[in-house]
Amino acid sequence: MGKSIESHLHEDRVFQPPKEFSRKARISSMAQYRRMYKESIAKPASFWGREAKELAWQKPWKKVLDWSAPYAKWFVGGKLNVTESCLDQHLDGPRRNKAAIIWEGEPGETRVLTYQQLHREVCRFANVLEANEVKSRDRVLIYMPMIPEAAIAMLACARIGAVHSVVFGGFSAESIVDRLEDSGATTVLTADGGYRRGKVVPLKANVDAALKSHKGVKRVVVYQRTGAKVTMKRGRDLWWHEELEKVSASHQARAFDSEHPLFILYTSGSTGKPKGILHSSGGYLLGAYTTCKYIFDMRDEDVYWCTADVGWVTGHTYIVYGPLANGVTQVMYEGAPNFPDFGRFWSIVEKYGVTIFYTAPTAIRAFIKAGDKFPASHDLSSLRLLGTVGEPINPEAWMWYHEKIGGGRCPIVDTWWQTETGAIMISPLPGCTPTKPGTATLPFFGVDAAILDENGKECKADEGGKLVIRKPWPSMLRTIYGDARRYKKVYWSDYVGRYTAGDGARRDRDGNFWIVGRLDDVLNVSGHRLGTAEVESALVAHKAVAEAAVVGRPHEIKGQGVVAFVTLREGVKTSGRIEEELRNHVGKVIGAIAKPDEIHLTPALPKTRSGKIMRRLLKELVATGKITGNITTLEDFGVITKLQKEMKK
Ligand code: 7RM
Repeated sequence: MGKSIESHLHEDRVFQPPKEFSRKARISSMAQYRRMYKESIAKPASFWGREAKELAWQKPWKKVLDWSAPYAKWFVGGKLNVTESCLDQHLDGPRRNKAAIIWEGEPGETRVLTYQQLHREVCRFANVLEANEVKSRDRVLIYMPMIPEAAIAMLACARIGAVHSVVFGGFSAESIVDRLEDSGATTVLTADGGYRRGKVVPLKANVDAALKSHKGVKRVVVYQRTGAKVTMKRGRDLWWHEELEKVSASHQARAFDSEHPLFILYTSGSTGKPKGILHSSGGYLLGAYTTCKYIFDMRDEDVYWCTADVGWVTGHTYIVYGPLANGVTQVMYEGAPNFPDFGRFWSIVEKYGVTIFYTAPTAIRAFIKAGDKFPASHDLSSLRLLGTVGEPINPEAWMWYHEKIGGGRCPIVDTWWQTETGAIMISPLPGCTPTKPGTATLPFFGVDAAILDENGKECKADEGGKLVIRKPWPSMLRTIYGDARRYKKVYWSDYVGRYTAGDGARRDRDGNFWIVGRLDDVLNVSGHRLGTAEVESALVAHKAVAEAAVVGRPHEIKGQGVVAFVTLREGVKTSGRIEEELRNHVGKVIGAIAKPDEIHLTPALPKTRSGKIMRRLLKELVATGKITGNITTLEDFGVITKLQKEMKK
């Protein structure tokens, strides 16, 4: 191949941060950003050493970084207990009785935990774990609904040096088995159920099913959330509330090495068995802390809400570790965005006066599809900053978010990062970075991002290539658990000493990074390499379209033809000519080269449970007419049947 990824979509809309926002922001000018960025790259030890002093250390480090590619050690010799930065250090001042978590259950109940109360609950549960012989470095599998106890469980593990591995509550028994086998966890923390779209998700029953085929789990601690009837196995299963009664509320936080493992989080990757991404303590916490501080510009007076599930890395970094280390008040919500209807999120924003709101493009597109009446009927004036993560955001979805949710006054931080990177890597800083709809803009401090061609040369402006990181960063993954060879092969073998993210990207003339899609998904039409994001964004820019996914299909002449799957906005009448209209629209916006050969209208697209479009399945479908590939991460199995039917038309 050797050819770069072409770029055809141009975006001229530029949004400057509102003056009022900049005035109060930590980073309020591009000059200040550039100065700090330069220092962070040229002198990482002094930059990160200064930032790290804001965390709670029990023993100072001797050396900031020890880098022997591809292995990094950060804050060598330093010792800390991650939970002291998140909890204990807030107890000496005005944050003691400040709300740490304002929780809302899907059925509507509310609980508030102050920092002092959260600290107490974490200490108690740490004592429960120790009473059950969970030791430092032991792996603990957490399979919980979105309730404060999920965060308490994670923090209690961290407090005693155990390694948590959270499995998203929407995953099946089979996924639990895979993760138990790979991690060797012998303790499972779960609940009798959790609420999702008005139904009880049978978490404990799924654990029971998993433990039929996987032996070796000694303890299952079950939180009573729903009161649903569950079976408790004698000698193995314990009630959370009963265990709590047996322990004290004080717990001395032991110091662990900065490189002590903090958690394993499994990520599916495109094929094969899930990779156990291993993160360690000091560097990870620092990444979580500083990105919250600078990118979300978190303040004591903020009410922050990240809508992710703790089962994803976004929940780890931007619900648990980052916000708590910053001492902010956050909202946590248990259920679905559309329960009882698509107004739920906006009623929560209004009710608690949310000021910073962080969600995913997939949610934004679902809201666009549902119609403007939902946000329009709520007072969203408390919001001051919006964020997105997970996929490239189509410029038209960005504009909708900006206008309908942000009221035109809130900066949007489009944050690019990965499970592997631990924290945000490329993002605007809300008080200084000019934003354009669809770009994650510029690298965060210490992130030496670049785009390389097949020969390892840096691409020119607007030329697409592979996104790499050229220097170690504090919150980087340390390895794939139990598989160092795979770690080296997947992330460090494309170019010597460079981390490859697996994403295609380009930089525009202002230096902004545009993610054009996963490299596995790049199209090749008559020798032109096209990223999926631009063609999809062109489709979404049509007023009838809510969402689109584009894949290549083998084509005798062109190599690949372009096939688009399109979901229309609610209430759009489809004349027989909508497909033709959309083809022409893409031709006009991007050029004839990107015109889809086929367009399929579909009520929904196949997505992962974290909301990312699964183009791999669509590719298989257009090539073979069916889907036989691995679909364990698929969110809604019904979509496949509908798509297969549509393809037969
Ligand atoms: C945090 C998270 C990582 C992949 C990544 C990209 C895509 C994430 C953005 C994005 C464009 C963004 N972790 N991605 N954020 N693409 N713009 N702002 O999502 O491990 O689950 O996924 O997600 O492809 O490589 S993840």
